[in-house]
Amino acid sequence: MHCFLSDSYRDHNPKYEYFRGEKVPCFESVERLDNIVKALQARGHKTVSPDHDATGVIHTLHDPVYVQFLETAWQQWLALDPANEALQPFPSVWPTRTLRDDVVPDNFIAKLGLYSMDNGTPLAQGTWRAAKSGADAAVSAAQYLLNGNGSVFSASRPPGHHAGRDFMGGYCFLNNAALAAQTLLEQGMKKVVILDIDYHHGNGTQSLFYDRDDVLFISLHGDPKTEFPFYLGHGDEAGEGKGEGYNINYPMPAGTNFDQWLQCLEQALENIHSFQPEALVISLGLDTFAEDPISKFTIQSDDFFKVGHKLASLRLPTAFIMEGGYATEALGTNVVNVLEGFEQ
Ligand code: SP5
Ligand code: ZN
Repeated sequence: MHCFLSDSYRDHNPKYEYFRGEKVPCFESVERLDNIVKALQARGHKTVSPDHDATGVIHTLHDPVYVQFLETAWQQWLALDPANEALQPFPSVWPTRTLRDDVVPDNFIAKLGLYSMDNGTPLAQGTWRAAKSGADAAVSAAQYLLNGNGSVFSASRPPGHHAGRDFMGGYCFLNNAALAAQTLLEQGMKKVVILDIDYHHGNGTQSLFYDRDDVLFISLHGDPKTEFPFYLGHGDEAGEGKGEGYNINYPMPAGTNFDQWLQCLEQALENIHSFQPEALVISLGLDTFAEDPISKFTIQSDDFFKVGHKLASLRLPTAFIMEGGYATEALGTNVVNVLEGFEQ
């Protein structure tokens, strides 16, 4: 499969995150994408650099004030104290119910809380560069489909589907899959689907398109009653206004196996067929894998061929956009299994 590889993914290299109050190495690591690239190359899939600039569509889908914050966040962090170079900023306060979110504070950590949904998204020196280059890869993938090609993979990190119009979270900063879908629409398509098969609900993507009928968003994920992102992704979230009926969630309990997961995928394929879209954007998370360290489904490496094959049965131009997956060693194999299953 044709693959766009983000040039700067190694620039996002935070050293630690917090897990149960303890500092732990980042689950979302540089090595994840290193292993995907190795597996792509070993199995004969060529990677090329992004050839489109995502700036325009980033400013359409994301709040320009948030984007400006992301671009300058590391400098603002260093301006507090040069010794911060060796540390990472985390939010510690949020504007929840009854507090105001319409006045941007001057305090950097308070701003970070305003623009974050969690304290689990480490920000480092090169985060903006990596996120922008990942968005360029996703937009390049969309353009590749617009040029008449049938399938494409955007290999990028950090991931995107938890990021909303004006917030980061869940290791995500810019919503790459949403940017790809918006690009397809801006260049003339009338209807596209985003199918999110990451273990975690794509709350950012859902929220970006919740009131729209030109993007059908469907997500298969761990039940948010017990799994991140907790506050969105329930089965009764169907869209609002014009968008009513164009949002479909399939939450599944911890322990869900491949057969049970496939039943939800079959339903999603029927939903997609009824919508009659012109293209398919897949938010491709591989954290549904049995050995994933932060997730609780039991899908095996060989099952991922079948996932790709099922998706191909829709016979739609398809852009795969990389999301999560934290079993670092197996991640390359699992990604390429999906892509090759699609091509079979
Ligand atoms: C893109 C993506 O997959 N983001 C996921 C963000 C998940 N962040 C929360 C991590 C919480 C880890 N809980 C682990 C429980 C393991 N026993
Ligand atoms: Zn995930």
